[in-house]
Amino acid sequence: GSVIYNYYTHTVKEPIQMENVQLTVNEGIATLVINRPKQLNALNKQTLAEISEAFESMRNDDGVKVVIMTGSGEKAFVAGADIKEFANFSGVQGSELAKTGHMTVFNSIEEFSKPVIAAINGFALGGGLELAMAAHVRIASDNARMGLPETSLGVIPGYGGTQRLPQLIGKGRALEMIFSAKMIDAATALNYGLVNAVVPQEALQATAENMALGFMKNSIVAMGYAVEAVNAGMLEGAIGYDVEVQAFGDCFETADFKEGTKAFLEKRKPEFPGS
Ligand code: DAK
Repeated sequence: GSVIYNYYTHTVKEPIQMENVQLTVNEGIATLVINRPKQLNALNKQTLAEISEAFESMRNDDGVKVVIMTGSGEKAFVAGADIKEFANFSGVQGSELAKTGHMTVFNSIEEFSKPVIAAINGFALGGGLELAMAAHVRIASDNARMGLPETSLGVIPGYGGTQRLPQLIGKGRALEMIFSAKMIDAATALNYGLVNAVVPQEALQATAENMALGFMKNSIVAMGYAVEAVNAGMLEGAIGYDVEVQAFGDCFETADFKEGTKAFLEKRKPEFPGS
């Protein structure tokens, strides 16, 4: 993939060529597409770096008013972190990557001063759901399925999922999703308040754009301050992110984690040793 800029309303000094994300800016609406369809848009390090770079390029670009994040194809938003890649991380690497990821991608999206809408067009699992939860608002297509399957791999959510899921849907529902590792469908996600709306897949992009246009009638500056204020209200629990990072790293040293990721890659059910 490559970056396509539409020069309708502005120019971007240096378009960045990227492998796994595609950024189109049209009439103030930036659409960022995670584009690794063969791996169901799974997040490897390269993709995360590119997402971070894309947001940095939009930060001070007055031509960008609202950002829509979505996945390429009709099957997945993002099916999680790239299991092939993270199966081999050590505990220290796990914590370090979690910390870097928090700062450069997930927190920076949550703190982005312009509205960020996630258009969830299919599976949003693990790191994929965490990415959608870092956005300010979520809309889903009716075929979307969401979950945090990490415990089925012997690990915990490591990109803010232990914090943002309970913030959005409450502690009991969040822990049920984390313990069961099961996916919920779009209707349940709507019922939980995890997404703001559910629409047929063919209407997803238009619905997100309409929402963006609605936001753009209002003050972008004021919305930036609103984001800051809403996020500040969550800070009391901010230490939870540090605990997540540490615990996430610890998981990588367990036999359960080694078995969990190995089983996925070998396409079989894990037999957790429980240590
Ligand atoms: N990573 C790598 N490859 C993936 C993938 C993933 N997460 N998800 C799918 N793929 C690949 C499949 O391996 C398959 O590749 P080939 O076998 O064709 O080479 C291809 O995408 C198509 O997938 P399937 O054949 O499995 O498609 P199905 O329709 O049968 O199933 C599915 C769709 C979404 C139910 C299934 O693909 C699935 O269960 N995917 C894995 C979901 C999952 O467990 N995701 C990971 C959750 S854990 C970290 C911080 C956070 C995290 C990690 C690290 N650090 C700070 C280091 C977060 C962890 C997670 O996200």
